[in-house]
Amino acid sequence: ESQADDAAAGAHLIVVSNRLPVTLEQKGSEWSFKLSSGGLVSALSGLKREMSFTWVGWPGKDFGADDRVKIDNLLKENACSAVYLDDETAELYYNGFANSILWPLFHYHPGEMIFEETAWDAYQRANEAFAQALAAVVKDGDLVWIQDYHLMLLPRMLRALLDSSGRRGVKIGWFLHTPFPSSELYRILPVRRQILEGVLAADLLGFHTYDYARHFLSSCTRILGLQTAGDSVDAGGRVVRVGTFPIGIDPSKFSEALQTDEVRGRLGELERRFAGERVIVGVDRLDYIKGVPQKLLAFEQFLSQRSDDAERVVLVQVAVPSRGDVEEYRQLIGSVNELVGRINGRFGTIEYTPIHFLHRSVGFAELVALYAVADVCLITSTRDGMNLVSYEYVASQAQRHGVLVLSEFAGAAQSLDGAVIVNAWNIEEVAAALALALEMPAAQREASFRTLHKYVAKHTAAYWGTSFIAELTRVRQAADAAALL
Ligand code: GDG
Repeated sequence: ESQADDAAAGAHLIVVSNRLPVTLEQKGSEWSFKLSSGGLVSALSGLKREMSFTWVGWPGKDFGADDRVKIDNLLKENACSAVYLDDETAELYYNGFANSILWPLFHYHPGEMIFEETAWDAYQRANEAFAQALAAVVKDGDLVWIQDYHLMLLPRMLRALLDSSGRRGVKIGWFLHTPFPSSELYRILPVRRQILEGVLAADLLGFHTYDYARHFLSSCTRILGLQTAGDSVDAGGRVVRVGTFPIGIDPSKFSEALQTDEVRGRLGELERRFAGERVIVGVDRLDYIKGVPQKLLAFEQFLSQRSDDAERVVLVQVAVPSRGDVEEYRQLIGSVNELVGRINGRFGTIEYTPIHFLHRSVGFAELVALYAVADVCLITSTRDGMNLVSYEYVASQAQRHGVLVLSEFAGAAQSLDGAVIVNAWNIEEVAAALALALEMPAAQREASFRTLHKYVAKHTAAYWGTSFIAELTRVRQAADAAALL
């Protein structure tokens, strides 16, 4: 690995994601720039030390010609570059195609998928706009790393532009943050061939788990009739490498936050508030893949099996509003609100509210204090590429050694040895797991925590980023060596 790291030194990296991780604000006629603190941002901070890099993406809305000039300069100073999309294209590409077609299909919700030709047109237009913007900044020998399901046509479109302008030695990587579904499901997609051919123009394709990579490879065989050998696909004479790169977090962000006065103060308050009660925490974007209704039903089942004199248990569920402009998400809010009301009505008393439901996001300090105060973290995703909440809970539990109850349908279940793994659809099983978790002896909790913590501390976001880029660099070296023969 250190050899590949050395080889990466000096190379220039271009990271491409749907959204630029920046907030642009206007004060008078001046614009200000702020880098947001997303998972991808911390994953790449490690790489910044090793190689120079530029970030290319959509700035979040359209801007007039005058503003664009100012914004472009501001972005350039901060190693970013904008892809402008008109508002209608952006809406149809992002909400219409990426979030209403690929997202449900990749999470085994074909019933939610509505294929519309206008959305597909916009997806192609948006990917083409990214290709054009990239072609203007990519130089010979650069590494380009494209992120996620929003940009699956981009590798092919970019490759065509680079080839026609004679650019050499550019290597393209692509990483999928969601699951890749079984080929039996994937083949439903009307544009299944175009999407596969789109990503196959890259040199390295990355997935969170081995299963997702395997599903992808069998789609290539069954739908395109391509030959695969181990971890690569023969895409008409070009070899495309397929690998697994499980993402992680920056655990020190959590352990350091737990040393601050703000988080310690808040943790103390929460401990007093929940004195005499046990706490289960849930943190999810309110998305149908997160299985929030399943979680509520399992908690209801768990409560119904408790004796009247048993210790009180509360579920604190943070449900961050998400994609409110897509119909399925609005329906989900309605059914979740109804379940919360029903369960609180059934089991609540004047002194006791079983479910604390927060339909909003909470600040980072509050989030860490919540993780730290909870005896159990409950994750019931029905499908989830990885699920980083599970990692963050572990990173915040050095004191309490709480128990992680984790759905087998989250990618994280493949790596997090030491969690209690459940079938999120089996309400009885999840309810039983909650009872088990709350009663688990301290020695067993500590042993599980050690195993979990060791993994989370090693497989960080930075580790993910450097592993992917090291592999892309190896792919380039192999190609260079072959060219010399
Ligand atoms: C996609 C894939 C994959 C949540 N609520 C609050 C808050 N959060 C933060 C969490 C965590 C992040 O949001 C959620 O990450 P997840 O990984 O759990 O889920 P997705 O957003 O669906 O992400 C997923 C991921 O991409 C990476 O590849 O793991 O499977 O679906 O970091 O902490 N943060 C704050 N307040 C909140 O209320 N501050």
